[in-house]
This record gives sequence, structure tokens and C-alpha cells, in this order.
Amino acid sequence: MHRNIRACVAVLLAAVGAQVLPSAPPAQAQTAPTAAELRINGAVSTPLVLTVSDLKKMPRKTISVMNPHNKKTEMYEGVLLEELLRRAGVAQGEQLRGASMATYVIAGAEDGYRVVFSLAELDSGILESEVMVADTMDGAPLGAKEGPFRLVAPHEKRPARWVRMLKSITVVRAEAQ
Ligand SMILES: Nc1nc2c(c(=O)[nH]1)N[C@H]1C(S)=C(S)[C@@H](COP(=O)(O)O)O[C@H]1N2
Ligand SMILES: [Mo]
Repeated sequence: MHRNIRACVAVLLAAVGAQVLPSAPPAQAQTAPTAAELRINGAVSTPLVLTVSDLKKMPRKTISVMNPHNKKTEMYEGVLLEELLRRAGVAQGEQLRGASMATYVIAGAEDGYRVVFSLAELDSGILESEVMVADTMDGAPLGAKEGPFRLVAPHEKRPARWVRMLKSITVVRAEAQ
């Protein structure tokens, strides 16, 4: 008798399992890896979502710079932030006037770190800041703690605005006081 009940339960469980399990998607299917993206958003006419391969198709620059932190000469390759802002439709050159002169960008990272640049200091008509979104250092892609995107501000004394793990560039118009 006991044997029969056990057999019954086993059959029932198998039946339930056969119905329930296939309809529950495997956990891994929901966490499929996606390519890391850099978002150019906020007060822009054309928001951009960029992958490393998108950057590879744009005009690229190479900058050799001494990292003030570790005193090593590093070669970064990537796209000028000015170029990305141009593609997002941000005012530049002669258009950079009026309210645009009180507009800034927040560069945000995966770890929550954020830094600010004014549009004016990223405009080569005003200053050759050469601030770059780098995707390569010394010929290799940036590691997980650095990239895949890193902001490089090559003329600054401290690398405090060299945002690692860069994930967003948000354009913000400062409110009138
Ligand atoms: N995402 C992120 N980027 C960051 C920081 C940070 O805390 N988080 N610190 C900044 C500061 S204060 C410095 S000095 C440099 C340090 O860069 P390193 O670790 O490559 O030397 O990274 C800058 N970029
Ligand atoms: Mo720092």
C-alpha cells in the first residue's frame, strides 16, 4: 500500500513538473550579456546610445599622455567628447552663446562617480581641451574596472576627471538663479 502511494506521488510530481518546469524560463535566458553602452542624453537634439564598435567607426584620435597618478606614459585611443556632442546636436563654435554658455555635461560612471565639464571648456573654438572618450589604452581594450569607456582629460594636473567605467554624458542647462 505504502509503495503504491509513493508511486502515485512520484507520478503526480512528474506530471506537475512536466507541466510547470518547461514554462518557467531558465534564469540565464533573462541575463544574456549585452554590449556595454555609452549614453549621450539630457538637453540634446539627438540622444545617442553608443557601443565600442560605434566609436570605432567615428573619427578617432590617439593621445600619448603621462598619467599624473602613476607617472606612466599611456597611449589612449578614442573619439573626442566634442565630436560625440556634435553628433548629439549640442551647440558648438559660433552657436555656443547665450544659454549654451551656462550649459554643462555630467560624466557619470558605473560606480556612481560623476564629474562636470562646461560646454565651453569642451569646445575647441574656445579651448583645446582634447577631452576624449577612450576605448583603448596602449593598443588594448580597457579592462572591466577602467572601461570599456574612459574619459581622458590629458591636460589636467590630477586625473580626477578621467572617469573610468564611463556610462553617460548628460547635458544640463544651468537654471537662472
Ligand atoms: N569611475 C570612477 N572614475 C574615477 C574615480 C572614481 O572613483 N570612479 N576616481 C577619479 C580619481 S579622483 C582619480 S585620481 C583617478 C584615478 O585613476 P587611476 O585609478 O587609473 O589611477 O580616477 C578618476 N576616475
Ligand atoms: Mo584622485
